[in-house]
Parts: sequence; C-alpha cells; structure tokens
Amino acid sequence: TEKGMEDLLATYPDTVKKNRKKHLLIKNSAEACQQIEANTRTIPGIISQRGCCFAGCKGVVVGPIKDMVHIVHGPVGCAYYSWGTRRNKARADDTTPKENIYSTLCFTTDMQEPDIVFGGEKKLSRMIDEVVEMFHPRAITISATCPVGLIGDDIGAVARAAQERHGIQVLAFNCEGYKGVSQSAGHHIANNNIMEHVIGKGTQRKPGDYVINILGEYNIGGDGWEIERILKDIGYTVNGIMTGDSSYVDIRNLHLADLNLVQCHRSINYIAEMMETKYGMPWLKVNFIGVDATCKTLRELARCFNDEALIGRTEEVIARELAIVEPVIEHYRKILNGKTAFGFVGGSRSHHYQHLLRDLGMEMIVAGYEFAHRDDYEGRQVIPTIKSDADSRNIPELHLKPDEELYQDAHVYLNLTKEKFEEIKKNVPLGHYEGMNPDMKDGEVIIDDINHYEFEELVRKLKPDLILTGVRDKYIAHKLGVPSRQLHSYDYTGPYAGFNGAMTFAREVANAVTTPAWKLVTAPWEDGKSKE
Ligand code: CFM
Repeated sequence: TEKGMEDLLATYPDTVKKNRKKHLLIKNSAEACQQIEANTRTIPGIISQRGCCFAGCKGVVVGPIKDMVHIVHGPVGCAYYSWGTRRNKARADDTTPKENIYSTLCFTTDMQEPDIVFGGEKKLSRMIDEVVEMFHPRAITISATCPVGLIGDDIGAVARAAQERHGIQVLAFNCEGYKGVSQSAGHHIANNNIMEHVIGKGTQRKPGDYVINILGEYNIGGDGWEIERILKDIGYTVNGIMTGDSSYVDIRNLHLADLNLVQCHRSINYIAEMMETKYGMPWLKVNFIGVDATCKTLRELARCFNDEALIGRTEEVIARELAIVEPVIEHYRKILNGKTAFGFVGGSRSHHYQHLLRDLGMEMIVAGYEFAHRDDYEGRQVIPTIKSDADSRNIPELHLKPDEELYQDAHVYLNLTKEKFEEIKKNVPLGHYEGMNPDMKDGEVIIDDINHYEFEELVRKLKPDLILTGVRDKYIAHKLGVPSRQLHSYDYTGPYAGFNGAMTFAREVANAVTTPAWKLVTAPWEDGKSKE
C-alpha cells in the first residue's frame, strides 16, 4: 500500500527519499500512465545489484560468440570474474568445428602497474599476435576495462593495425566499466559495433522457407537449445542466435533471414531496430519462458507467415508437447498454487518469469529490474518521451539509412502482400514491446534498481515464499529464511526456457519451497535484533 511505501522510504534522508520514490510503483490500472524512473545513476553508497558497462558488453553480448577470441584488456580480475560464470553454453556445429570454439578459455592482457604507468597498447598488440599464432581464430574482439579508458590506450588503433597485419577482423569495444550507469550501456556499445562491422558482411542464406533469427537469447543453461529444438521441429530454420551459441559466421549472415525474434528486449532492441531501418527486416517480441507464453509466442510467430501448413504444424507440436508437460505442471501446481514470489533480475527476466510462475499458480507480487529502461517497464511507446541525460548521451547512437542494395519492405521478407501484412500487424504486435507493467496486477509492486535495505524491508513486510534473485542477492534471501532460485546463470541447472525448461523449473521451485530447512533460519527481525 501507499502507507507501506512511505514506511519503506521513511528511514532515508530527504534527498535519497525523493530519488528512490521515483523508482517505486504500486500498480494501479486506474491511473493512465504510471511513470517510473529508470536507467539513472545509483545513489553513491547504496548497495545496488547492478553490473558495469564492461559486463554488459563483453560479459553479455559479445562474450557468447563462440568462434571469436575475446580479449579482455585490463587487470586480470575483470577477465577472471567474467570467465564462464554466466553459463552461456556453446558447442560445435556445421560451420564451426570444435577447434574454433574458445568459449571455455579466458584471454586477458593482465595489465600490471608498469602497463598503467607506461600504457598497455604494446602489450595488447603482442597479445593479439600470440593469439593469432596459437589459435588462428576467425576474428578477435578487444574489450576495454576501466583503467584502459583512464590512461587513454587507443585500442581502436591497435585493433586496426592488427587487422592489417593478420587479415582478420579485430573489433575494439570501448566499454570501460564506468561508462553509463549499468551494464545496459555495454549492451548498446556492443550492439553498435556488431551492427556496423559484422552484420551484413556474409552472403550465405541458410536453406528453408521460414528463416528466423533469435535476438537477445544467450543460451544460459541451454535455454537457446531448447527453443531451437521446438522451432526446428515446427519447420523453422534458425539462421542465427544473437548471441547464445552463435558464431561469427552466423552473425555476418544475420541480415539473410525473414524475421527477427526478440527474446530479451533490453539487451538487443538496438539491433532489432537498426536492422529494421537498414534492411527493412521486421521483428517480433517473443517470450519462451513459461508454457502458456511459449504457446502464445509460437502461434503469433506462425501467424506472421500466414501459412496454413505452418500454423497446422505449430498446433501439432504444441499438442504433442503439452501432452507431456501439462501433467507435470499440474503435479507441481498442486504444491505451489497460491504461493507468492519476488523477482529481481536484470532487464527482462522479471517480466518473462511472471508467465512461468503463473503456470504454476504462483504470483510475482514484487518485480524489479536492475537496469532496464522505461520502455521495458512501460512499453516502447514511451521511448520518444524519455529524456536523455549526460550518462545516456555518453553512448553514441548510430544513425543508419536504408541499405541501397539490401533494403526490402517488411512484407516482402514475410512473403506477404502489403495489405495482408497490415492486416496481420493488427493482431500480432510486430515491432512492439508493451513492457512489464501491463502484465502486473493492481497492488503489486514494481521497483527499479532495488538495494539491500529495500530488499530486506519488502521481505519483512510481504513474506514471499520464493525470491528470484541474482548471484549476490540470493544470499540475502537465504539469510532471511526465504528460498531463492538464481535466475541469471541458474547456478548449476537449466534450461528453464520452452517446454522442457518449464518442467525443470517447476520441479526445482517445488523442491526449494518445500525444503524444511528454511524454517530453521531466523530472520534478523525475528530475534528482536533487527535494525540496530
Ligand atoms: Fe537480457 Fe539476459 Fe536479462 Fe541481460 Fe544480464 Fe542475463 Fe539478466 Mo544476468 S541479457 S537483460 S544483462 S535477459 S546477464 S542473460 S540474467 S542481468 S535479466
């Protein structure tokens, strides 16, 4: 309630209170547009769950490309802590043999004090030579960490010279950790560079009548493989995934598909939009998290192509999968029905997992993003009204024009007449994302960039049965006696996407929630020692 919200904020000094108030909403559908503040700086001193720009660029978008060597130019810690921890899986495929996959390795210039004092360009340059000699990669990326920007190493120049020397593409990403207010800045920097220098360079279209890309799917715990399994079974050709289990080769050919699917809007919407501008390719926001959500997505996707055979095959696959999945979900729904959850994840999962929880009879009563923008909460229609600030202006925008040779109208991609395309657009939200807020129920709480204090207070007040957390805040949940599922890397498990993923998630949530051990944990407020 509003009163509860006031209590929550009451302990803050006035300026902090004023700030944090704008990042909190209680859903009320009677209000026309509930605006939230997002993508602004965390107040210094507050324990946020956000990551840095380097994490968003190298860790999230660039890192999963399996056949490029990704060099971290910086002190060893930045490389070490982004080494394999996100569990974005990769394997060999038709065009990428095992020897070309470097996903399990970690490459860093390991900058030392002398490099900071005298500059790290020579060391970086030497490292590229060594990498080429030892691994013969198809291409290389260099990601900058904080000190690189501070001392002014020109990684762009090093990359250009190396590219000439070795005849392979070397991409430099100026994604210093401190740029922007969170990892979201790194997504944008990565999107720009890949759009400008990689996408559109290939000429090989994969065979098939319905050729699609999946953007914003990173194959965490094998999610992408489960999605691919379903799509291939229906008859789609998955041309490329951006960037889970993807290859440099695939990304060069990304423009040679019929439709872009967008799973994570936050991290990749730039590429979806830029490909629409440059090539005319339409895109569809999808959600493969949850049984109902997956069915809805598959049906919308089939409708985009307006093909009876495809629609029929979609229904066949859905019926076959549901026959397996529904009894399992039903079993767990008996255990979980009516239970509540909180969800605090990066910039899209807090929305997607609401669908999966509802399949299980559960409700996410508090949902938060770490670094999403207003459009991820309120819908893309607010984009023109978002004010840019010094932090967002720091990230360059690419201003693209339609490609003279490759641009085609959206309806041509889908093999439809213009009229038919317009008609389909009325029922299928092509090129749009409505955000998380419309899916939430009145009285539920929406919170941006939650901190440790607010986390504890909300748990104390609302006593959820489960918290969907990150790598660090799962321990807060556990110390408060509430089970959690870690939704970034899924710890050691997954996939959670698609039909098979839903069954795995259901089983693990049921196990977590029914574990008697949680009753043995004493929360700080339960032993009278709270808040001293
Ligand atoms: Fe997109 Fe992601 Fe997410 Fe994200 Fe991330 Fe992630 Fe995430 Mo962790 S790309 S916004 S920057 S869905 S790494 S796979 S889980 S915070 S909600």
